[in-house]
Amino acid sequence: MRILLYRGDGVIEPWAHDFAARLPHAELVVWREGMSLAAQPPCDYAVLWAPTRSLLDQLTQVKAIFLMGAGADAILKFGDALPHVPIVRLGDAGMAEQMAEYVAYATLRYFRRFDEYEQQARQGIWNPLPERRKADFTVGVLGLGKLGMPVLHALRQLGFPVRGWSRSPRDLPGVECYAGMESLDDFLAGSQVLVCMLPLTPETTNLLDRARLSQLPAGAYLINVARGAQVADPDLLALIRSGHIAGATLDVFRNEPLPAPHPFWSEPRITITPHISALTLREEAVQQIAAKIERLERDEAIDDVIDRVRGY
Ligand code: OXD
Repeated sequence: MRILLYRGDGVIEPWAHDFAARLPHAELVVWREGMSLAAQPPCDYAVLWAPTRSLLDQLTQVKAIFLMGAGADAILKFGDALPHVPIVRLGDAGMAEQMAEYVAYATLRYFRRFDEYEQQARQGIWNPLPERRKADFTVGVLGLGKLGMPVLHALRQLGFPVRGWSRSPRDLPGVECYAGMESLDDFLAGSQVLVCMLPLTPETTNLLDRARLSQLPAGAYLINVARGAQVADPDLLALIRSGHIAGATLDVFRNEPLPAPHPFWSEPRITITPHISALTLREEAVQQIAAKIERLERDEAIDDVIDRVRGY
């Protein structure tokens, strides 16, 4: 069996090492930009992150493509140019726990006003602020997939009232559920903290623009751990500067790394992290992908195959 490996960031050697250990009988082909596969025997599988068109055009005989991450937008953007084989994303692989930690931390930071105390401390100000009630601090999670659900669970464990929004109706105990675009404004209107965990699709691109973000209650907070292109940057900035949105914690951006002149860097009410809310844990990811390859080789079904029409 031949498995092609490629990462757009070039950090492929540790992956090759771990796959060689986990699948010792597989022949691994590390692809680099400019390489032609024409004279080589075909690969059976490809394991990729942020592939290029020139690579995808050469994957004529793979049986499946595995992604080394959770989001499929970086590959689905190639649309009809993609080989007609299953594309499989990572399902959790240690990401859900990290995501839950990140969102719980950011929510608690706002709820307990640590962001304000950080500012005060920098100015040498000793000033206890009025306490808040959890009942007034509903957290709304946009997107109830494999990562969204553990985040909701963690927030509930902390005692926050939670609501969730998804494309199709869900019925979850203890969660106020909203479904479909027609209910989005109602969902937003009651979310003191909005957590974006949606996949990036044509429907979710620029979803959080001025009109939508203005539906949030005054003094709301935004936490984005999904994709930068879901938020209209100038609109968010304007609403933060006007005070309608009290703060944002952003892990994802339209262009990453976030360019140095971007105004988000100099806005003190925006907390920036470099796309680390859920790091791909290589060991878990290699185990998961290898196990799925073995299942496919035995003609068994696998989870986490992307629905190309839905876009995730
Ligand atoms: C992602 C990932 O999809 O890092 O953002 O897995």
